[in-house]
Amino acid sequence: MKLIERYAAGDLRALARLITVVESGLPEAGALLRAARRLGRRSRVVGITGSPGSGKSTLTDALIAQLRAAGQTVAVAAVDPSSPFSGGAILGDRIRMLRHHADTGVFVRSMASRGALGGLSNRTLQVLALLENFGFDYVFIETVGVGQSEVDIARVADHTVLVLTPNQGDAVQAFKAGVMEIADVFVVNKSDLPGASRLVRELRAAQGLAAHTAEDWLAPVVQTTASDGSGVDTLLARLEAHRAHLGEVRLEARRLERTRFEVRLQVHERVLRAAQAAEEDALRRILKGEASPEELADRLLSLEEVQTQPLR
Ligand SMILES: Nc1nc2c(ncn2[C@@H]2O[C@H](COP(=O)(O)OP(=O)(O)O)[C@@H](O)[C@H]2O)c(=O)[nH]1
Ligand SMILES: [Mg+2]
Repeated sequence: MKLIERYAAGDLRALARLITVVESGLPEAGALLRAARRLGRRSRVVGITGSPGSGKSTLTDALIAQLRAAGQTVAVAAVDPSSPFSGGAILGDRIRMLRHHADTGVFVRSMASRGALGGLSNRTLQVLALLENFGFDYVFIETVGVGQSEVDIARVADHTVLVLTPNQGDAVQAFKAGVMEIADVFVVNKSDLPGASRLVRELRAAQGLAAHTAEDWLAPVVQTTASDGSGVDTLLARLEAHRAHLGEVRLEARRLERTRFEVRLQVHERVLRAAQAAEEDALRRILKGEASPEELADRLLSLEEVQTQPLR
């Protein structure tokens, strides 16, 4: 059987192979991605973001356990754009999630790719497409909450979970950075530690200050202790409630925004590649006044065969 057929039939090894092909940017990646996307399968896409050490991986692990018990299949893409060489952290994630290793209803993949704009990368979104079209019920994307990746995750996920912990000054920082708006659900994790209920009160107070109408979704605050799984059932119930709030119309609007974002990333990456392809010879001619930057830009952004023509 061909690779794409094995993938479509639910072969996890074929999925892993396809992801490697896409991540390595092999020539056959484009055609394989198109074939995968044509399957038109969709998952519930949940973004989990928050500071390093807030317990995102532990929480994801607990969510997997609950969802598996309910018969749902789950994929996890653990992205760490802040540290492209953080082999240690990634290994830690792998080991932690290893208890699901023998389970064919769970697939975990760590990625260490930073996007051209500092947030999610093109490749990550392509891997997400592969996970969705494979047919998982749920796909979790874990990203470290730093700057752009947090904003990006909210564009990509159906539901965005912001994980905070007591006594880290997280909440105050989140208010400052304007990150609060991206959360569909707030999780106060490590609720076994002192200061958790105070953080819950602070979050609710801050929400009370923001203008909202009855139509708006007021992000619920859920207390969890990910390390023993408590509160995780409530988190799943809140995600369910958010799904109900979205309905088909708002969900479709979110998906459309995600598609717009995907296209934008593609365009951006290609433009950057084209700009980098500017040859020194052409630059020297511009410097001498024999050609113009505008002319070169036109040339670089036009079709491949045109680009092989010399710059006038
Ligand atoms: N006390 C306590 N520790 C936790 C809890 N959840 C996670 N941890 C610990 O916090 C550390 C960081 O967790 P991890 O899931 O790797 O965080 P991540 O960097 O956000 O993915 C680990 O040592 C976890 O065991 C919790 O609810 N309570
Ligand atoms: Mg982690």
